[in-house]
Amino acid sequence: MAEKLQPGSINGELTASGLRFGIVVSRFNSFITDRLLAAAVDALDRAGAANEDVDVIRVPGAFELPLAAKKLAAAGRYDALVAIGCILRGETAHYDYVCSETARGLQLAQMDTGLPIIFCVLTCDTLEQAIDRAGLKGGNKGFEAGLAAVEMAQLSRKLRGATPGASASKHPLSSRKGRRK
Ligand code: INI
Repeated sequence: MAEKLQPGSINGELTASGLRFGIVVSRFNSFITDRLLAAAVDALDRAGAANEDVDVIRVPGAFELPLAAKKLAAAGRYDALVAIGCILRGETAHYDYVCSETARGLQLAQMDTGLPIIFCVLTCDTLEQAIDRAGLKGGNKGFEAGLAAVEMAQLSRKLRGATPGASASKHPLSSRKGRRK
């Protein structure tokens, strides 16, 4: 009987030593964003990031996150960014515009630059929902974002140079572990 296929796996390790991170954080709803920021920093610290390799950059509101993130990505200093914000629904459609443009802008920034930009923007109907996700019932999304930044920074290093159409034998992933022959 034919052997069962055992695909190789490519993963980003959760070790941050030697990697550089930028955390761009909005001041709007800082009661929440400060808690997300503290947890993101904690995650990077636990993963082994050094003080001098983590920068915090503040912007007025979530809407300003994409431009700041794109400029930081273009600076070429970082291995990953985390964008932190908290958008709370009000009585008008403002919430919808800020949510969609923030998400769209951050996704465009990471796709345009190729740098991982972790989306740590809470979009909540109530303050209680945001509190739950910033250290209470729902855990802390900032911690998850910090770990995601480390994982994506490591994974990006492995995937670097993986351009479509490149010869398979010269491909940086061709020597990956886990293949059984
Ligand atoms: N910015 C936020 O980060 N969260 C919000 O809940 C919010 N609301 O509700 O208005 C908000 N608005 C400000 C916006 O992000 C910009 O800073 C502002 O429009 C200036 O461009």
